[in-house]
Amino acid sequence: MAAGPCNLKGVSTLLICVCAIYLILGTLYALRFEESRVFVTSSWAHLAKVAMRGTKKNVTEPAMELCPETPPRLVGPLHIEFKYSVSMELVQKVNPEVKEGGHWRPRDCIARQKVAVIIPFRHREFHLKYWLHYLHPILQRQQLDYGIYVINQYGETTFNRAKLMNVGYAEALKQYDYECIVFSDVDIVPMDDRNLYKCYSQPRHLSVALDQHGFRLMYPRLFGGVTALNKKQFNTINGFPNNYWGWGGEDDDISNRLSLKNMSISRPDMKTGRCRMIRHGRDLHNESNPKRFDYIKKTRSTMEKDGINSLKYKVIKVEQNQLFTNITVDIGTL
Ligand code: UD2
Ligand code: MN
Repeated sequence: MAAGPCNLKGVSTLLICVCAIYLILGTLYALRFEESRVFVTSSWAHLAKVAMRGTKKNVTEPAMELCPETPPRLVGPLHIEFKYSVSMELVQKVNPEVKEGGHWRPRDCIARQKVAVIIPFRHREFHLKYWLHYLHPILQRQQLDYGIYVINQYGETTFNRAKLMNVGYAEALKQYDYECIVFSDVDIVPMDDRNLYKCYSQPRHLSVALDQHGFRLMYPRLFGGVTALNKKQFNTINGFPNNYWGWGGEDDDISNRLSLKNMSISRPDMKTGRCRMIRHGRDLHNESNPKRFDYIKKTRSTMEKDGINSLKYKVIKVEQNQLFTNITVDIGTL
């Protein structure tokens, strides 16, 4: 009987060993299963995601490409004349794709730039018709995502072109995420659609060769007529001066601002940059500003405090016409 307890001890050791092995194997199996379950779940999740991606793609519009660097439908030199009268109705008829407020963007590609065109304005409806008649088709051939803003000075106080352009900048940016702002006189039309109404790495002067100036650049720092600045360029010079009331000087002040901030002026060549200006006399309440000679000597000391950072105005009315947004604004008086 001496072997009894000994045998018992052996059996229980064996049992413990079997249990231990069973536990170890069980744990290992469970771990393997868990791993594979995670793998299975994640691979299904992955597959499901891929499948979802496919469905989403079908639901949204097909991905569009960026428009080509050189717009393909440009025609080059244009015949521009102001002999025949045009009506707003006709301009609307031939531009059916222009949306309320004068917005348009290409349908078949993504425009390279979002451009707001700002026109300082008062009592020049006759010129505006020609401008819209010629410019809408040109801007469309240039494949820009654009909007036209006519900034109409309220009342009959002295005209202030540069302040109206500041207002145009502020108001256009409230409406859309524009990256480039073109400022254009209402009476200037380009004679070549390769003169692109967009922004460049330096501020752009577009109306370089006017018919009325014998197709010559009047002086090297000229920055009047039609210009284009992106948001950064505009803000670097604190926008435009607000205190040039009446004709003249404001364009030279803007040009001074660019020089003072070490910017150069970018221009098309003299052939591509040809433009026509509608002949006109001096408007009532836009008499030449006698203070302009004195003011343009002081740009260095005035530009930091007078500009977009000190702009004050009151919007009287915003109209979304079919060919342009018309913003009537009270900019105060001298
Ligand atoms: C020159 C400049 C212009 C501006 C101006 C002096 C060029 C080609 N043009 O143009 O950019 O510097 O001198 O201020 O260098 N406007 C109205 N209603 C008015 C008065 C003016 O709408 O009663 C607007 C309109 O957009 C016009 C612009 O202001 O085109 C400039 O006035 P302008 O045409 O009388 O001046 P102009 O041709 O001498
Ligand atoms: Mn003019």
